[in-house]
Amino acid sequence: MFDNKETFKSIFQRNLVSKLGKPLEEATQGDVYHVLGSMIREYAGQDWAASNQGFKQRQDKQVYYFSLEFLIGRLLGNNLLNVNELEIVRDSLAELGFSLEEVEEQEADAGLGNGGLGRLAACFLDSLASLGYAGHGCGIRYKYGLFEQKIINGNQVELPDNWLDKGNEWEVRRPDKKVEVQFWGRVEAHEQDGHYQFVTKDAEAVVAVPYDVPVIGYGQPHVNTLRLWSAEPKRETSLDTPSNYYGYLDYSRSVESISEFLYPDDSQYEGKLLRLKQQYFMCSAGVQSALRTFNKLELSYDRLPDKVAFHINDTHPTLVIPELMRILIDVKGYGWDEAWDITTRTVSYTNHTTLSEALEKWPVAMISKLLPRIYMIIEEINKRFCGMLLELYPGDQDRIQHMAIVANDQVRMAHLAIVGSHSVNGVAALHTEILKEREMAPFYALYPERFNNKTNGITHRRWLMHANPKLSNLITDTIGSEWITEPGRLNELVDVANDASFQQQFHSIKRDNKERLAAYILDHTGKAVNPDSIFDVQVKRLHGYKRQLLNILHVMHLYNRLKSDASFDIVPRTFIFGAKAAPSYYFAKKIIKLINTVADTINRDAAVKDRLQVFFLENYSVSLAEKIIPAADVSEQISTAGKEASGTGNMKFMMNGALTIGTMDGANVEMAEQVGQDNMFIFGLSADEVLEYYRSGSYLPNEIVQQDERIREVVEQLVHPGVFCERDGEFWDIYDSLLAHGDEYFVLRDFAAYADAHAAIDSAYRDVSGWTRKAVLNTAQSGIFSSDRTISEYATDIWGIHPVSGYWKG
Ligand code: B1H
Repeated sequence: MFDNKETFKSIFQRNLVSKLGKPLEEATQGDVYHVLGSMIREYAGQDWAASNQGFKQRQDKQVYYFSLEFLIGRLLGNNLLNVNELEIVRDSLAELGFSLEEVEEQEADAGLGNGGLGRLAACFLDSLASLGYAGHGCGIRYKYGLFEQKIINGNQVELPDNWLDKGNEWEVRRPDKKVEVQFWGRVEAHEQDGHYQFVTKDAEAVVAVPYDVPVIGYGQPHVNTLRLWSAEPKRETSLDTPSNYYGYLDYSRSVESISEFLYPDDSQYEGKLLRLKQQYFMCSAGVQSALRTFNKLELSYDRLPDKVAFHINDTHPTLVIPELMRILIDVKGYGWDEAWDITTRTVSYTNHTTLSEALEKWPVAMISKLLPRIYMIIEEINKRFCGMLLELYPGDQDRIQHMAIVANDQVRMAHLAIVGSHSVNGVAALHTEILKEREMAPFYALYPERFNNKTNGITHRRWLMHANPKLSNLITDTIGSEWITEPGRLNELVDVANDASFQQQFHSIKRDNKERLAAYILDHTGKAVNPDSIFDVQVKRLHGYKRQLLNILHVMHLYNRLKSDASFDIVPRTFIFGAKAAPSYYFAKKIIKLINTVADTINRDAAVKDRLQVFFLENYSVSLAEKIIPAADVSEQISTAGKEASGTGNMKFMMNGALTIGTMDGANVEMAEQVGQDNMFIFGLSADEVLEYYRSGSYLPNEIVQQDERIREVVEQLVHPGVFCERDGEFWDIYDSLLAHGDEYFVLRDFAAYADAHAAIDSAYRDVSGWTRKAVLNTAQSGIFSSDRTISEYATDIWGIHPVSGYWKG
């Protein structure tokens, strides 16, 4: 794009003048960001058009990844990296007096997702484009992304995330590609030569307008599309009477609310009408628009599964299934059986959780009113499915009731998703086993060939190359650059894990990253952090099962020991937390308050300051993760075994050379297989042991408190004013969750093992070379967790696609 710094500088300055009418001397960092962003976007436009042209000419099969969430974060740095212009731009801007890093900070962090599920979708888009697959995202252009978190008096306060405020350089509004989505109304059946034609009358039409974001592949000219839909009112209505006028205003406001905000729940389901509207809005718009592209091929719809794949990211987009059925039957004139065959061969589904509170179940009354024709189709799917079960399992009413799609006046979306697709996958080996053997066992018995595992992954381009350029350069200097396109080759680092000079460089990069994070913390909290302390980090959504409570109780215990035992000698430790709680999740918010309260007490105590510090960094987000993760020594992945489907933060830390303290849960199990348990700190109950406790009901947290003085002390400190607790009973609810309500997540049961694992960390860290060796091995064995590996598995096993022809790997 830019042959050298001089060309870049002259093109850049020309753009500055033509786009903003400003000379360089007057340009702000924000101006530089906007001009640079628009230059890259426009440049990618060439390849974007060519990619689309190529798809059409070659008739490549297109994958559409439907997701209510795409947590893409900032794009400038990653796009510069992918078009291979990062170095030239960084150096040229420096010569013009700007720091690229600061310019990158001008971009709003696109937070169109809650956590792992949304970030996974974003990593997948990067890998699809970088590997040269025709795979696109379909989502919603929320006006407000995930709330911005402020901590005030230790409590979480939510502020709206007005991310579009300063404009979005990456999107292109495409009004010519709009489609209509229908809500409400009633279905009329008209008989014609013995079969019925269904027409929905008096429906309310909503216009879906796409905003397209180019997804630029790494190192070669392949560009896919992330299509985000925005809801707009239909304009034709006549406004000639006052009642029409005010009626229109009401209509218009209700329409705009559809793409207004992202639901802030993670691993938890909200049965709100507006959420259902969002889901159908996206599914209908996405399916219609994909079929419009398919129509241009002028093929029979029998060929749809050869040319199109619809993938649904959890059950949130399950309405893709009845929507495709509706179009095939009502619009294309197919009979039920052929339509069903086409639909199931086109759709595939990923399950991301077994937590019962996350399973979507829509009330029949709601769905049948909002989407009458869609509900009719769901009912018919259910009727035929139950009919089949009755033949297979005559008389087994319990099983049929248990497996039905519609039951107890609810539509069970996971059942609909399994029945209506050809592939169901879990996101880590353990999770898939639990699906097959427990949560979805009867479905696995019925359709064993549908179930498969696809262990999650992360893009090493954002999470290593962009977030940790120094480490990335050291790796390339040591083993060459092949690992960039073949991340599995990171394992060549195994050979230098014992090399003193390599260790020293690896260690000093970690130290630089820690200094950088220390500077951020100083800037945001006013507190100085010791960069020679162990940076021990837990960043992720706040949730009971993720057990931030276990971590903070252990911190309280460490503090108690430091205060009571003068001979207690520890390597200085800095505990760092970052977590957003769903606004309505009362218990999670209490934990945030507890962490901040404990942090306050400890950080104010000059006697321990050199050995123990605790920080809660507010507004954890993709861009903050990019600063924190490269600076971590220890990664906390401590969920109750069996509860975390996979985790993906665990992989990001591993790739950046942090050592994991974790349970045998989710993808931690596979990380341990790769790097070996010697190079991690594994502790706690196994998933089977947890299950056994639930089944037998034999877990008695009170007994543990009786037996273990350390635990008794911290648990009492939750409620008795003194060291941590400001007022009497401040944390009664937390206390009760542990002692009165059975400690659902086995915090107390795993406490002793967790404390031992931390003691092992302390002694391991004293041996700098030994520690660094383990850290190197973690990076070396992390290549398999690149989302490039994950996406090639989806491509081969589920979607049946290949990199498009003519694609070359740069
Ligand atoms: C995951 C969710 C989720 N699992 C409901 N389930 C939501 C459920 O808005 N909602 O209603 C939003 C999100 N998110 C996560 O997915 C898992 O907990 C992680 O373990 C996993 O790594 C991640 C990606 O697979």
